[in-house]
Parts: sequence; structure tokens; C-alpha cells
Amino acid sequence: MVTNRTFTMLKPDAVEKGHIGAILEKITASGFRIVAMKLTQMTKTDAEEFYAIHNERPFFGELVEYMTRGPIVAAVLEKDNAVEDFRTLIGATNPADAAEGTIRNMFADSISENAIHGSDSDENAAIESAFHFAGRDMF
Ligand code: RTP
Ligand code: MG
Repeated sequence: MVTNRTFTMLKPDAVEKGHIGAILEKITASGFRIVAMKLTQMTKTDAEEFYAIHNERPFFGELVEYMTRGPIVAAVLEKDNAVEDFRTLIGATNPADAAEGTIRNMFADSISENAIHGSDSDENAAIESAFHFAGRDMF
């Protein structure tokens, strides 16, 4: 398994607010190489599967509604220690707790609409990348 890659989504709120360019600039300036990228929209079934780990949580319905309401930017990123370093770059789930200069600190409004996703393990990075991209679309 490739362990120097992570998977990200710029979530519908970030795309709606016109933050794609600024967020990608921050990601690449932080040393991540773009391995794969596309603008896409998740169906309800996609979002229910992608976030299946949260399906018992009280916010699950709201999360699926949010993640399917408009296009997202899905991308695979490469860097040494990618998963951990990317989680540091995006900041805490709740932007109110996200460190100064992190992507959620700069671009997110609330714990439920928090601008960006980052995989939480190498194993999930591989699963989530394969969910959105065929092998021939990763470079
Ligand atoms: P993500 O998976 O999207 O990178 O976010 P995360 O690891 O920081 O947070 P996680 O616990 O996996 O939650 C997934 C997403 O669900 C929404 N959420 N809403 N209303 C709430 O209390 C609540 N808690 C979580 C957020 O969009 C969060 O990123
Ligand atoms: Mg998560």
C-alpha cells in the first residue's frame, strides 16, 4: 500500500464561496503534490457510503444533505507523512478550535460546514482515493 498519500475533498460550502483556488494554493504551498483531482458531486448513496462510519450519529442526515448539495473538489495528494501533515494543515473539525492559519480556521464557518475533508489513516486514504478515482487517473 502507498503510505505517503492522502485523500481530500473541498466540501460544497468551500466551492460555493469561491475558495477553490485559495485552498489549493495553500495545499500546494505546504508541499503536497496533486496526484489526482476533479470537480464532482456526490449522490446520496455515495455520501452514505463514504461517511458510513458516522451513520449512527445524530448529525448523519445533515452531513449527507450537506455533502450532496453541490459540487466538491476531490483530490489525492502526496507528501512524506501525508495523512498526519494534512490533518495538521486543515485543523480541528470545529473551526472554532482550529489553529490560526489552518484551512478550517481560514475558510470554515461551523463544525458541520467545515470546508474540507482529510483522511484519518493510510488505510482510509487508500479506500477513499479508490472510491473517487480509477488507478489510471492517479499520476
Ligand atoms: P472529515 O472526516 O470530513 O475530514 O472530518 P473530521 O475527521 O475532522 O471529523 P469527523 O468526526 O470524521 O466528522 C465528519 C464530518 O461530519 C460533520 N460533523 N458535523 N454537527 C456536528 O456535530 C458534526 N460533527 C461532525 C463535519 O462536516 C465533519 O467534518
Ligand atoms: Mg473524519
